[in-house]
Amino acid sequence: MRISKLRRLFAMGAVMIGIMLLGTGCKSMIVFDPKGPVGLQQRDLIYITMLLCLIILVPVLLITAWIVWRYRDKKDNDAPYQPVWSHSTKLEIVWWSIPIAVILILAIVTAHYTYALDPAKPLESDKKTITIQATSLDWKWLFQYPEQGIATVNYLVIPEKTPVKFELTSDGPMNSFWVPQLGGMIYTMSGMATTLHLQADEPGNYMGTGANFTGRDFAKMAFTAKAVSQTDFDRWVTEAKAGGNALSEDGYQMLAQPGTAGRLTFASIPSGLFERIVHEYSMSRGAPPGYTLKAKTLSEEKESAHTEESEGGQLPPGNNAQKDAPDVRGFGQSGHPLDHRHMNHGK
Ligand SMILES: [Cu+2]
Repeated sequence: MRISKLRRLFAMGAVMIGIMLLGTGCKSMIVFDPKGPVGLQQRDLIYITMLLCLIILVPVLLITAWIVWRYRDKKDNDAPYQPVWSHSTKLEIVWWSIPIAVILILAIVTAHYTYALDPAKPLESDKKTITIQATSLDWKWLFQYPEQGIATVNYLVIPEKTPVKFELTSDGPMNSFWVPQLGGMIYTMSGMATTLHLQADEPGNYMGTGANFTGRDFAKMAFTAKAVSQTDFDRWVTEAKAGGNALSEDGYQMLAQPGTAGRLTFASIPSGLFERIVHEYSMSRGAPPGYTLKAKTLSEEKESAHTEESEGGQLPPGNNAQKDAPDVRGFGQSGHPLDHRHMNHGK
């Protein structure tokens, strides 16, 4: 009688786990269906970590169930009863050495991937990297294409098999830029520009979203990243430019107001707009135009750490007054617009 009850319980558990797995559906698990080199490596890291965890989890859970069954309180149970038993060197070796080995392997693998997946590190490719400047607004995404001189709201078009360098900032609350099938999320923060390199290996519409709660219409900050062939991309750029809908400085101020927006395409953008958005928060207002952003990789940062003094930030010559001025916002007085401690934030 008891055995059948227990079996029924196990069967019910199995069915419930099955329903849960089916219910979430493979379709919604897009992190496990990456379409670019960054997403692929991140998926591999998740799988490796999962397998390493299972080495501990599976035996522990199985042995737990077996012990409960084997040593249950039952009159004719022939399991040995050893109330004074306290130590086994053999067992100690087993349950210390396996976790230590697993954690060592995990540490090595994670360190390797952390450097390999440094979001500021350019992707290797024969094709030239294109730059997209993304700004999270209340409650929409503005994407500027500085090389093409166009901009979009709430959608992205990128050429397939081409590395894309995203420069990310926020003109509003902090958010997080995320296209799950292409790679992990990176924070957008006012007063700094974070960097993320991604690539789509095949054409498709990839869901993108703001992954950080930012208020009322946060849920409407979804966008589509559309990967197309180079020919289609070039055609799209030409069409966007011919559209004639220019983004003016005033137009941007309107766009930055809290509210939602549909998909928009702009035929031109004010020069230096992205830099001005970043500097509006990071330093005294009205930073000089043409102020260059320089994203650094981890290795470059290490190299430049000792030359920081002489580098003196990236202010144009003859602008020491601004450099030496105390910063009321507490971003430090290094004169460096892209605070190093923040550059690789939000991996
Ligand atoms: Cu930060």
